[in-house]
Formats: sequence, structure tokens, C-alpha cells
Amino acid sequence: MGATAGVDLTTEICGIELAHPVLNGSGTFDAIAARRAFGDEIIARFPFSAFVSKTITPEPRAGNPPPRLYETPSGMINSIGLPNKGLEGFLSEDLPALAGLPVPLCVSVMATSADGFRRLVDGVGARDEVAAIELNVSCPNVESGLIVGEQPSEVERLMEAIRPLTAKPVIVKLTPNVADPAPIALAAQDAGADAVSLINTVRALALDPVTQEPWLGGGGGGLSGPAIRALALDQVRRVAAAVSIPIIGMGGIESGADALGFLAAGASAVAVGTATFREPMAAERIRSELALARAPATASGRDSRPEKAPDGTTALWTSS
Ligand code: RRO
Repeated sequence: MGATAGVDLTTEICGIELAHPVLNGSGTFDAIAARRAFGDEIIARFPFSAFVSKTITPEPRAGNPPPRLYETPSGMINSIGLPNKGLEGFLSEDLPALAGLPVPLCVSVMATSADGFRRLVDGVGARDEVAAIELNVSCPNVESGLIVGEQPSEVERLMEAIRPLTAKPVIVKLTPNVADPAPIALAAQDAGADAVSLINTVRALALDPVTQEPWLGGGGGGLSGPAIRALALDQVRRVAAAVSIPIIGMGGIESGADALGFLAAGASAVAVGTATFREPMAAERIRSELALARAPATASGRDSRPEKAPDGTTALWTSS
């Protein structure tokens, strides 16, 4: 029997039962393309406990001009620009395929107006295949200038506009591009959000070394990967101190130890994104490492079980 047999990683978020706490970050794993490439093996070995779709918008979008990705020390800048088929295309073409995944489906939505968000929540919320909706109020790659998620009052107004439209859990995806994300998380909670997820990418710029012009086709972009992990961890901890709704924590998670850190900082679940680009089954490995860390000392060979410290915080690696 393996060292992790019998280790219970089951997790519940907003009433949704998950086999373990490792999800994907929106837009970082194309489940439809993966199934086309790897067949049913990817279904049998699906690495995430819930699947969060790439963000969709009311109308189709082509996305930003190339190049769209830039590698940085310990990270990556993306300027993808929300390419998607729009609400109708998603519902008719992608949703049936995503509904065949063996885990609950969360659809990520984004619009540039409250009316657009209403359309999306109405359309997606009416579908039984959808377990939850993520409101992306934090994409760094939109041209409108105003990012709803940077203002608590805007987040509150938006949540109040869409809350009556669906009984499904609504998760608000927060931006790290503010001095303090806690007031924004609180505004989301007060207006009826069921959970928050954080962080989205950190606004960033790469320059062409010859021309000194922006290297990415869209101009700037969003930084992700281990480069932002410490920042993400701090923001998760700040938000956890402010809200009582569950938190899905993400930002440069690459190992079970990283995931444990986010859980200790107050997240109920974690998401893996950039690591998946280099290692498509990274989430499976991270889940195994998490299980090993939670396995009894005698089975894992070392005592790495998280324990409650006397002050109620979780100690990551405890000595026996
Ligand atoms: O598509 C994107 O460019 C994108 C999105 Br929607 C997002 O939420 N975060 C990000 O870094 N890129």
C-alpha cells in the first residue's frame, strides 16, 4: 500500500464536494484540446478536482496580437487578451465537451459592463452542467482601462446586479494590482459572493531589447509563476483575515509544500496555473505531495503533518 493510501484530501467549497483541493487556474489548461490529444486517459487521470474554464465574454473575441507570452526570471508574462467564442459559441460548442469532464465545472465570465455580466450569468447560470460561476473582474489584458476589481464599490455594484440572477455559487476573482485586496474581498462578500479566488496576474511589461518597445503584441501583460508566489501568499493571508467566505488561493504554486503554504495562509483550496504550461500533470504531482505531507509520519518517513499550533495557526512542518 502506498504511503498516501487512505489520506483524506476531500474538500468542500460553497457546497461543492471536491476529491482534493487542487483546481486549475482559469485559462491555463485547455481540457478540450487535452482530451483531443490524449484521449480518455486524461479523463481517467484528470489532474484537477474541479475545472475552471477559460474566461468567456458576451461576444466572441480574437484576443491580442502575437507575441502573447514572454518568459521572465521565475515567471511568465501573458497578454492573451481573452480570445473566446462568446457566450453563444461557448454554450453550444464548448459546454457539451466540458460537461463530460469527471469533475464539477466552474465557468469564468468577464464583461465590460454590468449588462454584459448579467447576460453571461443568466446564460451560464441556467445550465445544469455548470456547478459554479467565476466573475473575472481582474483581467490585466483589457483595453477599457477601468478594471472593475480595483474598486470595492464597483465590485459591490456588480455583485448586487448579478446576485439575483443565479442560485449557483459565485466566486469573485480578485486582482493583485491594488494596495490591499481585503476591502475588495469584503465588498464581494457583503454583496453576496460565495467565495473569492486570488490572485490573478500582476500587471507587468517586457521590452524588446533592441527597440525598447513593448515586446508583447498587446503592450503590457500579466505576470504569473513563482515570481509572484510570495506576493500572492501575503494577499491570501490579508483576505483570509477579512472575510469568512472560502478562498481559492493561487500564484506560482509548483509543489505540495507551496500548496500547503496557501492552505495555511487561509485558502480552502488552491489552483495551479503556470506550472501546468511546463508540466501538464503538475497538479497531479502537487496533489500527491500534499497527500504525502498529510500522511502519518510512519508512512511518509518523516513527520510533515500540518498541526494546529497553540495559537490556532497551522504549523507547516512540525517536529516530532
Ligand atoms: O486572457 C488573458 O489575457 C488573461 C485573463 Br482573461 C486573465 O484573467 N488573466 C490573465 O493574466 N490573462
